[in-house]
Amino acid sequence: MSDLRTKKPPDEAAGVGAAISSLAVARPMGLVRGARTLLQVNQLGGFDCPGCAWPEPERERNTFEFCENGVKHVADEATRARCDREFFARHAIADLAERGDEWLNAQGRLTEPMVLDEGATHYAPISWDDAFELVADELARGEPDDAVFYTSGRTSNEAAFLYQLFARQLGTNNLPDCSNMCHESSGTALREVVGVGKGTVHLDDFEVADAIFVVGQNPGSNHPRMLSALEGAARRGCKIVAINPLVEPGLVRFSHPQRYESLLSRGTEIASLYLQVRVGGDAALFKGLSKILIDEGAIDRAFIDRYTSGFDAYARALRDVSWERIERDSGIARDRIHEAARIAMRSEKTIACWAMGLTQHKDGVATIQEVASFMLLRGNVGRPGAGLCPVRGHSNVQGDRTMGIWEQMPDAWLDRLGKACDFDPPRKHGHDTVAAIEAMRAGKVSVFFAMGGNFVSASPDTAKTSEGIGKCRLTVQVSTKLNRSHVVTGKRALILPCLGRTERDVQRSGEQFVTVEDSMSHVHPSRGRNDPASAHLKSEPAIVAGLAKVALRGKTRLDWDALVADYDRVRDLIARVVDGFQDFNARVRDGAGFHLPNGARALDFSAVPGGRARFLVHPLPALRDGLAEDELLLTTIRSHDQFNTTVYSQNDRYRGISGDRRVVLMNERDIAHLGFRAGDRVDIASSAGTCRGFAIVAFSIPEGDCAAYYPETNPLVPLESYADKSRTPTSKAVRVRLTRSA
Ligand SMILES: Nc1nc2c(c(=O)[nH]1)N[C@H]1C(S)=C(S)[C@@H](COP(=O)(O)OP(=O)(O)OC[C@H]3O[C@@H](n4cnc5c(=O)[nH]c(N)nc54)[C@H](O)[C@@H]3O)O[C@H]1N2
Ligand SMILES: Nc1nc2c(c(=O)[nH]1)N[C@H]1C(S)=C(S)[C@@H](COP(=O)(O)OP(=O)(O)OC[C@H]3O[C@@H](n4cnc5c(=O)[nH]c(N)nc54)[C@H](O)[C@@H]3O)O[C@H]1N2
Ligand SMILES: [Mo]
Repeated sequence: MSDLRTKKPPDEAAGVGAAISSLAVARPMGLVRGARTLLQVNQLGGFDCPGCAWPEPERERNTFEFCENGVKHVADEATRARCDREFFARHAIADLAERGDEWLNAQGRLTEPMVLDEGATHYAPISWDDAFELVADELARGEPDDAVFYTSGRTSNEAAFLYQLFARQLGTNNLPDCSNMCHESSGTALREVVGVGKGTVHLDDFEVADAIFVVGQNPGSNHPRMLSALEGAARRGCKIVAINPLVEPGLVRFSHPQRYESLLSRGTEIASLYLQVRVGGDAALFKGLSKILIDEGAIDRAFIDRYTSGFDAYARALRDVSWERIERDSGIARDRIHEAARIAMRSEKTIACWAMGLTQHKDGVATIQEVASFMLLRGNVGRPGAGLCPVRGHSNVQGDRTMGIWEQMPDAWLDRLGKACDFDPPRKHGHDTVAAIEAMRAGKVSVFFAMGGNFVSASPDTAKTSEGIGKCRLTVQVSTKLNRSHVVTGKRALILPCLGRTERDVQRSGEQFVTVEDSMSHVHPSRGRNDPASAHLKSEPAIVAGLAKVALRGKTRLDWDALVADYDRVRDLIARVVDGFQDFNARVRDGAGFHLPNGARALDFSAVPGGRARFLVHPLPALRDGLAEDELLLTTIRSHDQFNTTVYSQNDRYRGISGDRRVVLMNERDIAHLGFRAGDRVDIASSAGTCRGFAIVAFSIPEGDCAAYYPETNPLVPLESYADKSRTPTSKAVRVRLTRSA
C-alpha cells in the first residue's frame, strides 16, 4: 500500500523546512559526532563535501559551508549502521533482491571484503589478499580488453590516476564512467566549439554577472549551494532566467536557511523570468533567442570578427527557421522569448548554466552548441562575469576525467603517461558505458570492475544491463554502501569496502589527504577526520595498488607499495603527466588550492580546428516526429531526497510529494484527455520495458510531457537511444504510453 500524499509545492525553497529536514537526516550520525563531522565540511583542512561539484568560495567561508542536502550525503556516509558479515549471513541474495533501494542503503557501511561464489546463496567473508588473487586470476584468464573498469564520480584524483594507470598497464582503455551518462554531451559540445570540454567561469563571476540563464537544472535540490550564489546575484539586481519544463520552487524563491533575517522574511525572488519550455524544446528556444539578437543588431561584431568563425552561415541558417516552428517546438510564445532576449541584450555579462535537462537528449550536443552560439553572439565567453557553465554532478567527476578516466584519452596524453610510468599505453579506444553493456550482452566481458557507483541501477535499460552483468564471470564493486549492483551480479562477485571522504586515511608514511577538482576547474585538498567505519577498510588508492601488484606481476616497473605509502608520490606522477599540475604537491598545500588553466576563458581558441570559436549550424531536433496521440515524452528526474541511485526517503518536499516515489507527474489536461484522474495507478511502457503501478500526480508541466523519478524508471530508457556524438543515454526524453494498472 502506498502512503502517497501530495500538496501544493511550497512557494519558496530552503528556509525553516531545510533546517528541520537536515536535523532529521543527520540523526544516524549521533549528535556529537554529527556536529563534529559537519563542522569539517568544505573547510580549509577539512573534507570536500561528497555531494555535488559546486565550488566553495575561496575567501570568507561560512562556519557552515554546506547545504541541507550536503548534510544528507555526509550523514549517509558517516552513519553508525553497519552492514557486516552477520548481516550477509542473515540475508540471502534472493532476499536482498526483493528489497528497495532505500532499504539497501539504510543497512549501513560495508565493513570487510565479501565474496559471492558461483551458485552460492549468500556472500561470505574473504581476506583482502585472497580477493586480489581472485581478481588477478580472472583477469589473467582473458585478454586485457575482456575487462571493463567503471568509475563513479566520487573517486579522488589520486585514486583515479592510479586506477586508469592500472587498467592501461594491464592493456585496456575500457574505462567507462558515470560521466558517459551525465555531462558527456557538455564536454563533447564545448570541445568542438570553444576547444575545452569544461566550463569557462569561476565562482566570483557570479558576483558580477548582469544575467544568468539556468537551463535544465534543479539547483534547489541538486546544487543547493548554487542557490546562495544565485540569491546573492538576484539581490544585487542580476536577472535570472530559468528554463525548465517543471516549475521548481528553488528557482522561484529562496530563503537562506543559515541566515535569520532570511528565515523570517519571504525570501528572495530568484528567477525574474521562468520559461516552461517543452521537454527537448531548448534548441528551438535558443535559436529563437539568437535570431532576435541578430535581427536587432544586438551582437558584438568586434568579438565575432576577432575570435569566431562560421557566423555568416549560422545567421543565414537562422533566417530560415520560422517563428511558427520555434514556438511550436519550444512551447514558448514569441513575446516571452523576446522578454528573455531583452534581458540578454541589456546584459554586458551573461552566464549560461546547465545540467541534465540539456545533456541527456538525442540532440544534447547540438543543443549545448546552440547555447554556446547564443553566448558567443554577445562575446559572453572569456570576459569577467560571463561564460559557459556546465554544472557538474558528482563531487570529483570532472577531476576523474582530468586524471585520464576516459575511454578515449588523446595520444599526446597517453604519450606522457607512458613516459612518466615507463610503459606503452594501449591506443585503441575502449568501451564507454553503452558499449560496455553491449559487449557484456554479447558475452565479451569477463571481468566488470567498478570503482564506486551503482552501475546496474544508474545505467539505461535495467533489464538489458542486468542481463549483461549476469554474463560476466566476475563482477567487483569497490563501495561504501550496499546497493543493487551487489545483488545483480556476474557468476561470481566481490564487494571491496573502502574508506569514504569523511574518514582518516593512514598509510605507511602517515596520515594522507587526497585532492579533487570542482565544476570550475579548481583543485583543492580533502582530508577526512572521522575514524574509519571499520578497521578492515582500505582506501581506494590502496585497493588499486594492492590489486595492481598482483595482477600486473611482471608487467609493471612501478613500485605500487611506495606509491600508496605516500600520496605525494602519486601527485608527483600526476604533475609529470597532466597539464596544469606542475609543482602539484607544493601548490595544493599552499592555501585554498588552484585553478587549472582554461584556454577559452583566456580567449585562446587554438585548440579548436581553425583556431577560432565556432558557430555551428544544426537542424532542429525531430523529437516528436511520429509521436502518437496517446504517447508522452517522459523526463526522468531526481527528487530532493536522493543522491543518484541512493534513495534517502520517499519524499520530494519541494515538489509537494511525500510517501511514495512511484509517481508520474503530468499536466492536468493530459490526465483528463487520456481518461485518468490524479491518484490513478498506471503502468508506464516504452520500447524498452514497463514500469507498473505509478500514481498520477497533477503538476505544472507542459502538455505532452511527463516526469518520473530515476532510478525507478531506468527500465524504460532504451539502451539504443543515446545522444549523437556523446552517446549519453536519452534519459530526459523517453517515448511512453500509460495504461491503467490492473
Ligand atoms: N541532492 C542531490 N544532489 C545531486 C544529485 C542527486 O541525485 N541528489 N546528483 C548529482 C549529479 S551526478 C548530477 S549530474 C546533478 C544533476 O542535477 P540536475 O541536472 O539538476 O538533475 P535532474 O533532476 O536530473 O534534472 C534536471 C532538471 O532538468 C529539468 N528538465 C528535464 N527535461 C528537460 C528539458 O528537456 N529541458 C530543460 N530545459 N529542462 C529539463 C528537470 O525538470 C529538472 O529540473 O546533481 C548532482 N547533485
Ligand atoms: N534515468 C536516468 N538515469 C541516470 C540519470 C538520470 O538523470 N536519469 N543520471 C545519470 C547520472 S547524471 C549519473 S552521474 C549516474 C550515476 O551513476 P553512479 O555514479 O554509478 O551511481 P551513484 O548512485 O552515484 O552511486 C552510488 C554508490 O556509490 C558508492 N559510493 C559512495 N561513496 C563512495 C566512495 O567514496 N567510494 C566508493 N568506491 N564508492 C562510493 C556507494 O556504494 C553507493 O551505493 O546515473 C545516471 N543515470
Ligand atoms: Mo551526474
